[in-house]
Amino acid sequence: MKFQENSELLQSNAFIDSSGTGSNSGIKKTCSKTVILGVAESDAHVVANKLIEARLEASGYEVVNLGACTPLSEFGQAYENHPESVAILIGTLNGHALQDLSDLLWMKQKFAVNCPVIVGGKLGLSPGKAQRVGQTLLNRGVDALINDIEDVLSYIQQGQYGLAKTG
Ligand code: B12
Repeated sequence: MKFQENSELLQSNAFIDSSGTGSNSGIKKTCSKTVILGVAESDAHVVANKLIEARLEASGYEVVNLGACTPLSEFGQAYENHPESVAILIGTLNGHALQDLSDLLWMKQKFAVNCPVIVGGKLGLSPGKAQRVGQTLLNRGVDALINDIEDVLSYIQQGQYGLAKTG
């Protein structure tokens, strides 16, 4: 299944390439097939979340799906319970990404997160807003902004996060 590209959203590769430094060095690659998935704290949109879960499972991933309205601390606790996870995927659709993800660096540090945190969804209705919000999220500890689940699969499978981090 290939999700439709959403033109309002991010051109994910540009964002992957732009995130070269900072909080994300030392990310390890593993052979695990566990992925943590959820929707941001204030966000009740669940359709994409269920589609992404199904797509990941079809590719052989074990999905720890925390569902809608998940606080960052619950993502961290899930990582603590599943430290073999290869990625944490956070969906954000309702326009509150900056508020919901403002404590991401704290969460990554508190729970010693050592896998990429990938954000997908609708960061803003205009391309300009999406770009600004996306850049802020990257500065605040998001490792990659990717909106197409097929690109997420490539990113995880090919270890592109390692390349992104080394610039
Ligand atoms: C259905 C819907 C709702 C339903 C949700 C029901 C439910 N429980 O799921 C209800 C009515 C509850 C709702 C409420 C609200 N909504 Co609403 N909603 C939509 C709507 C019409 C469709 C969303 C949907 O399911 N699409 C189908 C899925 C498959 O597509 P998708 O969500 O676009 O996701 C795709 C990509 O974004 C990507 N993706 C999504 N998540 C992730 C995660 C990862 C990790 C990855 C890799 C990719 C990814 O993959 C998907 C496939 O390509 C959209 C408008 C639209 N046409 O998109 C607005 C929309 C998302 N809602 C919007 C808003 C503003 C709200 C409210 C704030 C409205 C209000 N004032 O109350 C509330 C927020 C409630 C909350 N607490 O979150 C705005 C968001 C604007 C923004 N981002 O700036 C939108 C875009 C409408 C608009 N044009 O203004 N909404």
